[in-house]
Amino acid sequence: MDFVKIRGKDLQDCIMQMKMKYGPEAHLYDQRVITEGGLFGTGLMAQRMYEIDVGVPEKQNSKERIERKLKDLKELIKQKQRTDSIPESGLVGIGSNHSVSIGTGGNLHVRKKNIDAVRPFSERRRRQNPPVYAMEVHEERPVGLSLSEARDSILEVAPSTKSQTPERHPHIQKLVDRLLNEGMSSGFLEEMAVALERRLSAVDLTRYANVTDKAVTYLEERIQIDSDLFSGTPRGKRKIIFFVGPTGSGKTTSIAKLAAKYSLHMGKKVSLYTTDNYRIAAIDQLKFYADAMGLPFYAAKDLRKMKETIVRDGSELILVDTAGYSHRKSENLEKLQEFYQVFGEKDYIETILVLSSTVSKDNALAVANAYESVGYKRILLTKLDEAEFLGSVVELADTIHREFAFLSVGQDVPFDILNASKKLLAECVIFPEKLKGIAGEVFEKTV
Ligand SMILES: Nc1nc2c(ncn2[C@@H]2O[C@H](COP(=O)(O)OP(=O)(O)O)[C@@H](O)[C@H]2O)c(=O)[nH]1
Ligand SMILES: [Mg+2]
Repeated sequence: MDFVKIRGKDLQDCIMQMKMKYGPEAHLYDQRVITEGGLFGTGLMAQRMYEIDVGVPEKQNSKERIERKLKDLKELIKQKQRTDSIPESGLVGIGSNHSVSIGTGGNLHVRKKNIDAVRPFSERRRRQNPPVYAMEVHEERPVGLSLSEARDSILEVAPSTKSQTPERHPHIQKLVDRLLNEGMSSGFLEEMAVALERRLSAVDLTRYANVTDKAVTYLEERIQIDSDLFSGTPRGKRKIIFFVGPTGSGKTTSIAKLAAKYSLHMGKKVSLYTTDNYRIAAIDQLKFYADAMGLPFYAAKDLRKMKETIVRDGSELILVDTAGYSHRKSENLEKLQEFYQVFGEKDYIETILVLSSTVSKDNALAVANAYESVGYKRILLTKLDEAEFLGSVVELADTIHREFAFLSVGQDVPFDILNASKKLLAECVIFPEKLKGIAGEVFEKTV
């Protein structure tokens, strides 16, 4: 046990600092009122302060501790799932006393090995009617990487390329036709076809498998990834990441998974914040995960208080959950900018767009467009386990020059998340059947 002293303006302030800096395992041992400053050691005009002695368990990062924590977390989530879940109505309990509605289905379903065989009814229903988020295609602005140009190329509906390129090899044409049907644009596929023709000899072309394998390699070259949350953070700065995206895209669960990965698995000091105050359910959902992992949690209500909390927060990584904004609440997107202002000089802020791979390509583009004003560089792609095809979203990222950060592959917190992988993404585009068997369990593999 290590002991530290904390000073604050009152006892409550000291306890708050203790919790934020050292988490729930820290204990208050003693407290006293002290005076600070004063003229020439006389105590005249001295400031009255509080001081507390805090016991902090030594930093344990052993494999056993991490494994125990993960096991506890998994068990806790399973228990919650058993007691709170009412899958058919879409109602699940996430806070200790609340039963709340989130998303379109149950939040904490039992992990599925064979996803198709035991897919819950609510999910099956969702698969039949893929969600279409209420996003408006915003006015096109010629800012930065032009999404309006992307729009033209991606939304282009090509009838068929057959008539335009009669000389194309039938195996290449077969792949192009399939990917066209799955939502990729003729422009992108034309470039791919030309590259494949150049790279494959006449003998290679006789086997369709050679064409698909080369197509995977080609896509791998075009896909950009970066799965380090600290990436680009200057030395000595704290990393703040805002997760933005439509309601139901998977922000909160992805944050919980990443928090587990970075705190329990990698031993980083992580705090969870939410700016989504409109719904008590949204607060409870993230708080539940924060409590389960013993991480500091803060629901940002007013900017002044949030600033005070940030100053006291001793973590190196702050993951910020946000409300999903639709065009009807576009002023809220501006409000998000206000939260950015609260962070100080030593903070390095990044925004990551959380995008579901189950939405239509028009919708994905509308989302990418709507969030452009908050300036995201990376995409966290969710629901790969529910996606039919991945071509259009991979193309979208290529067209707007964004990187993939992580891939969420199921509902199981904290395991169903993978570092983005060029190979996996490319293979899922070319062999969509791969999406069906996709699974997480990243900790169990790497710990
Ligand atoms: N199948 C599947 N469901 C997911 C995935 N990520 C999130 N979900 C579910 O999608 C719903 C909405 O997720 P949530 O994190 O609350 O979304 P938010 O509104 O963006 O915070 C919940 O039921 C999640 O369990 C995923 O990768 N695969
Ligand atoms: Mg949420």
